[in-house]
Amino acid sequence: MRIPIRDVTPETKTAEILGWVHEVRDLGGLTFFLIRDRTGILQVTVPKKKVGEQVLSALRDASRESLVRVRGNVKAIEKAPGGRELVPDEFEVVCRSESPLPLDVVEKVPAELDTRLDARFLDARRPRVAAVFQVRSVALQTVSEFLYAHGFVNISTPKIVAAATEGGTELFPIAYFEKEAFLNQSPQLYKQMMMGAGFEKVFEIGPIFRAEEHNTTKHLNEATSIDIEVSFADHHAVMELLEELIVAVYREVNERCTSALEGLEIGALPVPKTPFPRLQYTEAIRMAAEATGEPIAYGDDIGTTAEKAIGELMGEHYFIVDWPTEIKPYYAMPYEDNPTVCKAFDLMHPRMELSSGAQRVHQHDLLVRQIQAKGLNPDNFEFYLEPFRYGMPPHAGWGLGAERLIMTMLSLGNIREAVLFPRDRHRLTP
Ligand code: AMO
Repeated sequence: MRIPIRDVTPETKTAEILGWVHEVRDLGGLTFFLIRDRTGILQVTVPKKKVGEQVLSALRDASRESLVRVRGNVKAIEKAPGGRELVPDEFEVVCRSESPLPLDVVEKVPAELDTRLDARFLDARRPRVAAVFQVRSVALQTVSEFLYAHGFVNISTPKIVAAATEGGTELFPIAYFEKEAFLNQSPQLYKQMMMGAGFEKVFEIGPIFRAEEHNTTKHLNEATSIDIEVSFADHHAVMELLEELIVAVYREVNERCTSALEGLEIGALPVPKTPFPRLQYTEAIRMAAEATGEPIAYGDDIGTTAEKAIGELMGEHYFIVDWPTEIKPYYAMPYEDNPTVCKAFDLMHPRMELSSGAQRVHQHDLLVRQIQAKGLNPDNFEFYLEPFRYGMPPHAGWGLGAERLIMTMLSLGNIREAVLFPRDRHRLTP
């Protein structure tokens, strides 16, 4: 019976393993193999004179990255990884690997990201790469568990939709029988509608689609969004929940991903301290202008250069709050006493934006006026506006980019490293 390589110890007398040929060294009378599975690496030592013809012929076939089955005796040996080696009675090539390999799994030749993504299945055999997805899995599990523990209901909303949520650009049109449809940019409208249904606290972890034209290191055309919406809550309440969630994810990854973090040469993640500073939009643009020498007009968005400059000054997670109503979407609630400013916020990591959110407009007529003010046609939003006529509770929420969370947490240089099969301007396969 096959056991994971991690469980092969000097105390194990015999063992059978299935793994990939990581390295081969042929020293004439002796051949050394390093065999790898997802739990570790094991040295297999073959004294050629002492093994049968069946093993010898398998050796000749066992090219790098072939999948092999080895059964034999375990011996303690100091110089081998994990202080043990396996001497085979049986050695079988289960599935041979062609050569040359499209990518060097052993990493002696560092590959370009594009080459790695083209051969992602091989790239992900590398422990460093697998470690990222181990962390991602634990991070997303923690998000779900945290939200369940806080009484949230997990919902799934449609990804084929009739209307834009975040404004008309950046949409992917699709052919939907005789109608025009789009891939959804955000579950925004649907999560709000479920507040109208009385669900009170909902979350969704799902794909969002943005037809961003530009190739950058922090944008994808298909990303994963962690979305929440909460009734009877204002923007302060959901900001507090967001910072608590970030801390929970960092803690849990530290707790449960020690070997993955070691593999990534990170050690332990520095857990952010709460509360995160709240920086007014006006203060943020002032800081950016001072640092870069380029003034930002009130009502302009905070671009990448400004974002970086502010991030360097802040040096930790922070919120930008109290945005001008004119640059935030129609669903953000303006302050009652100063409607030019709204109850929207962005959560920032020193490197980039991680999340946007707001208290929402829950009054039907105000919402219609805000949609019109953005130059959009309320008729296209009829299905969304309907629940606002029948007892919509006040509510607030946010959307958090999963890839950006992983990327900043693990200091990855490119967002594509946080997705198995990224979709960008040029990449539609694999
Ligand atoms: P926003 O458009 O700011 O807000 O998106 C929320 C978060 O999603 C992530 N994100 C992306 N990540 C990678 N590539 C992209 N192209 C991309 N676009 C967005 C970012 C961003 O902060 N409906 C609102 C959320 C809300 O108010 O609840 C929204 O979608 O991390």
